[in-house]
Amino acid sequence: MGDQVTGALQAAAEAIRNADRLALACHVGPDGDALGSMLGLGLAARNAGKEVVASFGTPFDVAPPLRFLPGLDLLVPPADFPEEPAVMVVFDCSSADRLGELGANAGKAGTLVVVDHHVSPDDFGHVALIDSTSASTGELVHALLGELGWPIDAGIAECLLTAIITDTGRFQYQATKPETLRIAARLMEAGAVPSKITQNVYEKTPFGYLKAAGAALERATLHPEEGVVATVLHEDDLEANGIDWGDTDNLIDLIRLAEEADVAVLAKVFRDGRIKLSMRSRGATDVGGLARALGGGGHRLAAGATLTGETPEEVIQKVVSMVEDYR
Ligand SMILES: [Mn+2]
Repeated sequence: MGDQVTGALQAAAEAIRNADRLALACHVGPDGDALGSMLGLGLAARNAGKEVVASFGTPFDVAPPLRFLPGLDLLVPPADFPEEPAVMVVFDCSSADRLGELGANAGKAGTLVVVDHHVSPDDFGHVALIDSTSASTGELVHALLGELGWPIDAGIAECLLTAIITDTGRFQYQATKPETLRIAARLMEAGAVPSKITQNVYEKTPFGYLKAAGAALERATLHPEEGVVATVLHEDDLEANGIDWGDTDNLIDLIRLAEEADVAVLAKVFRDGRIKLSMRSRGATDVGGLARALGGGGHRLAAGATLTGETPEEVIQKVVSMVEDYR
């Protein structure tokens, strides 16, 4: 951790320690890192005697694989979130637009603390605990709890280990560092059980997901010249198989197995015409830069964007024609 991050860690801990009430939020469509980080800090704050609420923007729905997480009782619908919170902490999110409707609450917060490992061009938050060298926001929350001197019980450890496991792809991604594993070991010692987390997140799925994934795989196209594999998943596929978008979070990991491709693209087509692109890179292509050019965001290796007014085939063709510029 650099000096700047250490300073931010102290400032964040002070703001949180001095608050009687804490309003916590994370990015819309929360993944394991966003939700695990937020609930981990929320549980520790509640143990420390703080009044805590946590939320995220619409759709207010926890993805089924994350419903085992401790601390879900801290969640309130975004409409019940304090309008002008004295102290608000946001997780895994460093721009207001990623907060959905809670961006307005963040704008009115007395003190806004940002805890994230994504670098954002936005000047967001009064205290920015942002460390792009961290593999997950969960690791930063672990450091923050250390700075606060707040104990990590088994439930908090489970939340934080879920954050780390999901954002490192089970310790497989390049961002995983020796310190990531040391923190994971400490969380295990505090009572977190990795096999419980991975069984919930990765080892079970509704049968309907297999059928929807089958339809998406059947439609997959390979663009060998450009090194792109792409496919489309329609909202109708979900309905036909009785599943939700939240059940399909791991589909991109299936698509990106194609060894001929550096870039994998999944176009999720919503009935209202929006197309949500998920993109992954093996390393040669900066999909974060590509996503930003399409109005989205993300990292070099994982990014996304939402487009309207085009067919999914047109959107995929656009990505295929753009990849060369991001190598
Ligand atoms: Mn994250």
